[in-house]
Amino acid sequence: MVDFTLTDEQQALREMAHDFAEKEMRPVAWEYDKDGTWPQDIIEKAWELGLMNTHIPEEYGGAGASYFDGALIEEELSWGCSGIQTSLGCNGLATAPVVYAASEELKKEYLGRLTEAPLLASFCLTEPEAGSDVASMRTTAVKQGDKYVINGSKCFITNGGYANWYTVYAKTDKEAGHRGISAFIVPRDAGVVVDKKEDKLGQRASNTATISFSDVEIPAENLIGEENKGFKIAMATLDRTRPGVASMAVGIARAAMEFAVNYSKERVQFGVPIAMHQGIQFMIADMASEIEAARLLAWKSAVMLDNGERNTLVSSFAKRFAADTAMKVATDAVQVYGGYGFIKEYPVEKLFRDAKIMQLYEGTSQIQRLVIARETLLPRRVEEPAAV
Ligand code: COS
Repeated sequence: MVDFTLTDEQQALREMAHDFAEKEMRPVAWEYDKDGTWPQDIIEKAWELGLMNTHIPEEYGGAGASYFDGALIEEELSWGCSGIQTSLGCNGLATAPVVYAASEELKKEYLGRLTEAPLLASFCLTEPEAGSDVASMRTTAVKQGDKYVINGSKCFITNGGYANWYTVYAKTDKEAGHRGISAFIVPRDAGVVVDKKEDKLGQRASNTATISFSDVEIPAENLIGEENKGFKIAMATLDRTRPGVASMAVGIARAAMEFAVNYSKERVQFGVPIAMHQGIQFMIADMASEIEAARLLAWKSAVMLDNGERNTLVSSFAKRFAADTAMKVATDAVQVYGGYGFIKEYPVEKLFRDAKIMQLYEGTSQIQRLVIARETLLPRRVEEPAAV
């Protein structure tokens, strides 16, 4: 039987995350956005409460939560502030390849660091010349004896300025395209240089940095999985993290809709609250139905992971639809506010800016469509695991 009812435990988890979002994030969200304030205080509180590192298995000190439970948390925290949530959730992206493919020793050491103290890790895939086209990356890792020597630069790295360690993708065979990429754990103190903090349109409380490696030496054991299997590790990672990003997009959209609904009941034009006008009602109706649909896709993509099924197609459905919904809902929320929606004093302007990144990071909406088209036109067998 298909049942969308949450268990008592899931409801309690959702309430706990909502409470945190309401009491700890909302009161500072617009202020932190203004100056791009780093939310260290909120990171420490969230870590203490177990709202970070949720997918790290219990044997390494994490909560070992299901992807579905993670989706519930991600929606609520993103409702609070998606910029702060991007910083809170980034460990999930950095650790997914480690949980998926790293050796026991690496898991103990590096997952353990994050569960023993409120430290951060970053996922380093994108480069100035390799965004959607991952296989064209130029960063190299050359094996020298029992070490790899890494050279190159990575951009748009969430939490890059604050991370204790980095999951880094680099070419180990420059001639082999996507089959020549490997994944590594690079501790910050191996010599990672933070070149630049980006000044962004939205999600301004999250840290986005450009980082570089100049002859950075790491032990050969820091290779994640097998050499030259990094591309598939990256793809399998994104299959696992896109459901959470979809849930974050739902959180932004829900926040924008709530503001729009409340405002439409207060704002009077032509002698009645604007909620009485069909033009507004139809916008609200589209918001409500599309948010519900986006949430169901996000949940389905998470439940498939929990069931051990390959979710590439549904993960891209969810990320694509939820991200585009967040942008549309936030845009319409500004419309409901009219001219006031364009003014920083009113809340929806921030949500409009925050929503935009959902269509860009962890694969643009166009890349999601590309994945959907490929999986639809030339489907791989659904039971085929995301083999490394
Ligand atoms: N799981 C496991 N393996 C996968 C996979 C998945 N989800 N998707 C693709 N692969 C495998 C393919 O089966 C193929 O394997 P073989 O080497 O055995 O043939 C290999 O990976 C290459 O696949 P493909 O030909 O589809 O690769 P492309 O170079 O065309 O790239 C896209 C595919 C565009 C989908 C990929 O580069 C991508 O996701 N880009 C966006 C990156 C992104 O999200 N960046 C954001 C940064 S993280 S914030």
